[in-house]
Amino acid sequence: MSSCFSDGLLIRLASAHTVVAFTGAGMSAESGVPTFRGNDGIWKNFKPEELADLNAFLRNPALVWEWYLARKKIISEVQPNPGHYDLAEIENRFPSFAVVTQNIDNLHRRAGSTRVHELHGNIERNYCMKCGALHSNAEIFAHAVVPKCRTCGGLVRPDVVWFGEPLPMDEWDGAVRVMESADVVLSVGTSGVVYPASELPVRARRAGAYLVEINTDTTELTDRMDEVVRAPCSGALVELADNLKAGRIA
Ligand code: BV8
Ligand code: ZN
Repeated sequence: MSSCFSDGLLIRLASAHTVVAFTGAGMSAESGVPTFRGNDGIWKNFKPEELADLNAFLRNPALVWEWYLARKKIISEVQPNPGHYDLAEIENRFPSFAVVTQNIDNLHRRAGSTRVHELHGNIERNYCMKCGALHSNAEIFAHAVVPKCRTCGGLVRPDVVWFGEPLPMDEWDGAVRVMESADVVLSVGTSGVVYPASELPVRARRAGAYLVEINTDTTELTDRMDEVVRAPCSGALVELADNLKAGRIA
């Protein structure tokens, strides 16, 4: 029997129709992607608002692009970790399964997850602020530090949600729908600091979901949880996938 999940959770999973994994930067930490607020955090030299912010970008596009180019480079060199692959694997073990992620690193899709709601955008996409033309990372890397649009010469930005910007409506609506219909929500590797994303597990619980936190540390959401698994993401998710594959969750 599993060592880190309660029998109560395994019994709930056995009869669950809809299961959702709500993920944050801790999910990708084991791939080598720095988190935001940990001591390896990428915010350590700046406050989030100083970089992931439209006004900061318009004031100093070169500084913000320098930070995103460094992150794009890190993300282009890492691989999904066992936790990503296990979430992709357990997708077919339930009638309805989805990943709702705050991460912009595309690692869930690269690991094979197909139902992914990206609340904060995707660092592999870029668009022109004037005409909307999409620009690939290959084009961005080939450019000078501040990429301009090939079509109209406008300023190109990463397709991510900055602080003070609304989340993409379709991604948000899809995430709310699946969270509010969930029987079990796994909150994996997120500090629960960023709104409105961190409201989603609370809304799910209000709608009847059983909430499980998988995290190495306590978070802003710990007190709202039905169950806490104080373990690294991949370790816990490997156990969950093994239980499912071995039929220990009938
Ligand atoms: C909006 C994309 C309105 C860009 C990101 C004051 C109070 C409350 C809220 C606010 C406030 N002032 C402003 C706000 C709102 C603001 C906000 O929440 N600010 C925070 C800082 C307080 N939110 C916004 O501005 C949002 N927009 O509200 O718009 C609006 C509405 C209509 C019209 C106009 C406007 C937009 C927020 C989106 C910001 N963009 N990312 C980029 O990445 O460059 S947020 C960024 O933080 C990432 O997406 C990241 O995923 C996200 C959340 O952080 P986490 O993922 O949780 O990462 P973190 O490092 O914090 O935690 C990692 C966790 O993993 C830790 O718990 C650690 O213990 C754990 N861990 C580490 N390793 C492991 C592990 N666990 C398990 N295993 C391991 N191995
Ligand atoms: Zn353009």
